[in-house]
Amino acid sequence: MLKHSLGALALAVGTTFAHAANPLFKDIYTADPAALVDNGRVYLYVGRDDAAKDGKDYLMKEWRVYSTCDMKNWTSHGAPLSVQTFKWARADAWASDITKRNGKYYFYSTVDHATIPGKAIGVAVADSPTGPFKDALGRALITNDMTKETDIPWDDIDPAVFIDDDGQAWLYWGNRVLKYAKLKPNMIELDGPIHTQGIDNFTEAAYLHKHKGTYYLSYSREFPEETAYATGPSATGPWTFRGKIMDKNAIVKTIHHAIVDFNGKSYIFYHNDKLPGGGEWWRSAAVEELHYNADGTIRFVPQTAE
Ligand code: FUB
Repeated sequence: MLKHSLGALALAVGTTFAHAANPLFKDIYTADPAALVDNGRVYLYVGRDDAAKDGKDYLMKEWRVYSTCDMKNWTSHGAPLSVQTFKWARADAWASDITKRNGKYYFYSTVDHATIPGKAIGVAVADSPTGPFKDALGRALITNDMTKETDIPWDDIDPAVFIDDDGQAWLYWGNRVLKYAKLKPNMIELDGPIHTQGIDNFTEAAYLHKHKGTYYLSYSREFPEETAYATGPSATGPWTFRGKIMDKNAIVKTIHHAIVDFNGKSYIFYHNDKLPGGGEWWRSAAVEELHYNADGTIRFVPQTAE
């Protein structure tokens, strides 16, 4: 049983370890993968699931970073980001996304705000994909106004950043309702209003990518969650539902994913409960190859494990 005996085994920064099989990281529980392809490497940012053995909720204090040049040998870069990166945050290193612009790396993430109710989204910036990262704004980029009767404290979670071919950057996020807004060229401020869009059975973990001129909005659907997607002619849709990419997990109800192209192949990162002792608060990041059909639809992706 792996659960809670992992602290002493945590890999030292710079350690490279090889394994092709899932779960990707076997020394700690990891969740909500965010992926960045940069200079011939894939960087993976994961929240560390660190709940105690009898835990009844997430305990996530930091984001771990790993990288690989071949999808087999992974290097650990430690935890260059934590809740403390955002001085205005109280807890909860939840799901994130990262992009590069003008030589800088922008990391958007969910945390629990110390003084404003509910979850908020912050942005950190670094000159390297492995940090050091610093809070870019000194305040949250997005907070939960909790003004509508239907607002819940976790409406504003799971940021995903996408830079379109025309240079316009977009931020997507939300739980139950998809929210999106333009980002200014400085990447740390919204440019214009926040839009909302109802997507059938949308739960959370929106993700935007483009393939052969088509925009793909993938997301966690229903609860327990499966990964589904829609396609559209622009970064704002209109979205046509296309189907399921990945099935629900056996135990853990979330599945948060990211999709990238690397060395001529496409990959989907996600999390499940397959690391020994795994469960709702002890998830493990995994990866599968993702294939497109000739008509641009995405083939269903079965999960694999050792
Ligand atoms: O890890 C905490 C939350 O669980 C994430 O923000 C969601 O996407 C779900 O994976």
